[in-house]
Amino acid sequence: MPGTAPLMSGQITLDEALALQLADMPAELAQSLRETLVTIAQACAEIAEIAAMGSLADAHGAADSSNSHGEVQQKLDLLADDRMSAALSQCPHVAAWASEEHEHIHTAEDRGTQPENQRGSHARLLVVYDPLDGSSNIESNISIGTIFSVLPHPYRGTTPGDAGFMQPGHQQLAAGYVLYGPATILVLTCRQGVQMYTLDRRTAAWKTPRWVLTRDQVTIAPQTREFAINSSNQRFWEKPVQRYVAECVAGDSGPRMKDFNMRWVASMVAEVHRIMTRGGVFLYPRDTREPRKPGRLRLMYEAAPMALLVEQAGGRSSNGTTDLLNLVPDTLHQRVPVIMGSREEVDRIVGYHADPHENVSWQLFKTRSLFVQPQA
Ligand code: FDP
Repeated sequence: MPGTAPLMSGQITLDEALALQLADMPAELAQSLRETLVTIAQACAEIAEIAAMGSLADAHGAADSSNSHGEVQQKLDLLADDRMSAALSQCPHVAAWASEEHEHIHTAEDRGTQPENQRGSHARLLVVYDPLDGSSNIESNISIGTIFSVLPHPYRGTTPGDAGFMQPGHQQLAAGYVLYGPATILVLTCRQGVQMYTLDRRTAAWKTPRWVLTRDQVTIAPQTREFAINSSNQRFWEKPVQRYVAECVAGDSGPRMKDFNMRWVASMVAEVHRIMTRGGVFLYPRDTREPRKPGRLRLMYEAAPMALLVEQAGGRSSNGTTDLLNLVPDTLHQRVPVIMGSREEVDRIVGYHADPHENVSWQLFKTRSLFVQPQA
């Protein structure tokens, strides 16, 4: 955490670390945020357990349903969504929540047995989440994750509608993701830097998960030689992205005068986690495949929470022209172009967007096999 003493990695749990980190917040807000984050982490430990069981938990394969975007849902998408929604419905601090898997928000008003001043609308917080990011990886047993964000309830005392969620990313009180990989890792920011916690499976019955702080003050190196993009979409990209990737691919014989490496896991959580651990830049840019959709990723469920984490770790995020944290959503499921990671690379790509008429040196595409055109 910038400006504060590092926490003692490996010795303290999530709950203990949050108590220290949130000590300067008004006490009631700190308690609400802490208990909500512990609730979310608990739900993610349950999701980790189900994901690890795979077919044994009947968690693999497609469900007989599709989400509001028309995408076929996987069984694990639904199981993860159920776990998170059930946990949030029991959390007295959450007034409403929105899931990438549902067209509409859920409100906590139906905790109707409680006194008026404890009903859902009096809760302080809103939660947004993507229960299972990287769904195409489930069947192949490759890393997947959950992404979440906690916002203040702006009209406390009234039932939140969609309008309550239309807040720019810089209003987030906390954001994080859980990576279900060989280890299950929670990466969290409460706007005081970024911390990583590992699920301790030696003690973890999932009903009482123990998240142990394993890295404090996570920082993203400002420079990198690694980029992540789905290059099968190359023909649909706009010029600034064409130029950036062409220059990386040209390597030490191109204008960057150094070789780059490329990765694509097809799970944003895994990509961002790699960037958190060794730097890099992740792009899911605007493309011309479906002109009505300005990008693939969702602003509220994916881009904004990841942007807060990346910026808290010293990196930068943008849609090419505007910092992602400054975008105010128009709708719950709005999509955006996403560019995030090592600060100097994002600065460069934003610079290219500011100069969209500059010609791409198409010659560069012939210098590396990724873009080689068949010779006549
Ligand atoms: P998914 O839809 O499989 O959940 O929308 C999110 C996302 O995965 C990202 O996690 C990932 O980076 C991207 O989509 C994968 O897109 P491609 O299919 O183009 O690889």
